[in-house]
Amino acid sequence: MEAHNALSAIVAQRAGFDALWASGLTISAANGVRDANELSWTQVCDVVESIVAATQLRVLVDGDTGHGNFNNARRFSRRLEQSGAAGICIEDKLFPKTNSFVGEAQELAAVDEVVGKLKSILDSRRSSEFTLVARVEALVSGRSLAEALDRAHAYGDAGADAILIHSKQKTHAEIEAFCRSWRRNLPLVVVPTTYNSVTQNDLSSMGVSAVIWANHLLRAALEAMDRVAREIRSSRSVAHLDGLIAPIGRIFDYTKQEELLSDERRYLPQTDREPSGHRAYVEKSHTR
Ligand code: SPV
Ligand code: MG
Repeated sequence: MEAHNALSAIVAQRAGFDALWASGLTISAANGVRDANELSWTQVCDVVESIVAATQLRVLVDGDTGHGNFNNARRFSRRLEQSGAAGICIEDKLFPKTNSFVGEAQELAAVDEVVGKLKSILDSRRSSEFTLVARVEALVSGRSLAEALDRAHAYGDAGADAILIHSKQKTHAEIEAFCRSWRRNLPLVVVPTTYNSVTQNDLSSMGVSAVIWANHLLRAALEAMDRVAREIRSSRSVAHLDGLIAPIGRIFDYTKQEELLSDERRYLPQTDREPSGHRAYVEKSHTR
């Protein structure tokens, strides 16, 4: 499941997902900018660090093109590994990247350039547990199935741990065709955003190993925020929002307020006086 900040990561963990996708699109959108490398890679790292700290889930980071050439990519990747991310996904487009759903026939990077970039990341990782996913944009860019397979083979030969094959068709037909032609013992990852009627079970039975729901929490939050902002603005009241907004108590729950209260009892000097400081704040804010 996609995460664009720590809270969305916590939501995904509570829903039972076992891994997170730190999405370039949704991290950018959450920061009010386009998915066009408008955020620097260190800004992406900062968000990833807060996501990693917030949950116990493995985090696969959308590394885009690596934010430059092989050298930028390996420095970015090293920092992500140090931050506790589980892996990075590198796509075969040009820096600055363009989101796959913007326009048609995007230019792809030359295969040997991508291969060098993948190798540099593999050579600089500290642990082979840090996963490198190579993303093939050939189908998204209107190239042939044969080219998509050739690219995937080259990235597999370079040492990638998995291949992300992306598609922006309305049905999963081209993904199914790719899977049928895939003979390698290398996991396939897919992102069913436009071909949204397919289920994870359907994809598994085609041979897909991992499914990324790449943007759905951000889109859910955006829809809810739009609705609530308009409702409050037009009614000049917050009286009719039941069911549209989470209770304040859920914020405390998801951010483990109780844990801090019990830690305060453990670590702060205890007195008979009225609760002060943080505890008083929480108790008072419950009554607001
Ligand atoms: C992302 O979530 O940023 C992705 C998936 O890369 S897509 O938006 O489909 O390119
Ligand atoms: Mg992306």
